[in-house]
Amino acid sequence: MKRLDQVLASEGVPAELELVIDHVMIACKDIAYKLGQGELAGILGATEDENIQGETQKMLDVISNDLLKDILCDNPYVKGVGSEEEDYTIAGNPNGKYLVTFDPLDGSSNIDVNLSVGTIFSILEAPADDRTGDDQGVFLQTGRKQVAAGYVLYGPSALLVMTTGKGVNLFTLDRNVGEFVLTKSGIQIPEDTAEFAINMSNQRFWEPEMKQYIDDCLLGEEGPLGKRYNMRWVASMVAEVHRILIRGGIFMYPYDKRDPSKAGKLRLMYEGNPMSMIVEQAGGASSTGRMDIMDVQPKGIHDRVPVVLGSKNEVAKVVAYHKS
Ligand code: P6P
Repeated sequence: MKRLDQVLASEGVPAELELVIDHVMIACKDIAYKLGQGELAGILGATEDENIQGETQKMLDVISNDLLKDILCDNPYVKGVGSEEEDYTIAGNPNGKYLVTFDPLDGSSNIDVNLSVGTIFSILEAPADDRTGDDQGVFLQTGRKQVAAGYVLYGPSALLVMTTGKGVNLFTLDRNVGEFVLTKSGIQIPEDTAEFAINMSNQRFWEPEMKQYIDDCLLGEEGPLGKRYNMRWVASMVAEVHRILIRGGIFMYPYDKRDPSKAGKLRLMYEGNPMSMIVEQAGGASSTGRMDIMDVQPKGIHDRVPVVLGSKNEVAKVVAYHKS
């Protein structure tokens, strides 16, 4: 079985970018180990702190964030990093070629109940100008500019799914040798689905168009969509996206009128964009409901974005509801 470095080399990934990805993997393998220890490591549970999102930080949120931040800011090719758990972007090497954004432990509310969580990462090229990596302005590029994106899903096995723009590959962590090895290449998302993922408890906060689409899904065969839908909600985006990559589906965290400025819960730079690159590279689609997520121009490192992604023909239906 091919190792990750062999696959990256075969995709023509520059050695400097491969080292950045390798350092993300070193941190993720340590995160996987610590998660696997569970209660034995004495690092479950919450801290007394809140992140800039207003979310209480789990101990493992902080530990995972520090592992990624420390190794990447020490990498000669990383100009700076942006993290869900950091208020501001952090400078690495002023001459670094790459910028890395990440959600160090997505879905961490699931840790205490032993459900799957994940690390999401996105890699951009640093602009040639003299801004430093702690100037968030260098990060404010659309998702189309990403040179690599991926996630590590910490489930029954630790899986890496990533793309460098040449399709989507799945790697499994061989714990005997501590390497991610290729176990599926060229993943393609089924174009159609009858399975949607959304947090139904937020229904009263959605726009009318989203309410109408979900209402029509629930009407089943007798409704305008003409088929019976199933529903899933894991409250871990990495797990939802992985299910969709493997068997199709549509995941939505839509515009939410509770705080219009936030436009929903999920963050563009380290959730929406990397997942959109993966989904589009796997033949799926990813939209705000009105435009492709990867065309959204970020204004800040913690911008939020409505998310509708997955099987392309189902995403097209949701977009059509928003045009009607
Ligand atoms: P809710 C996890 O906190 C996360 O950012 C995503 O991984 C997940 O899809 C979503 O939020 C869950 O949100 O409102 O259902 O807790």
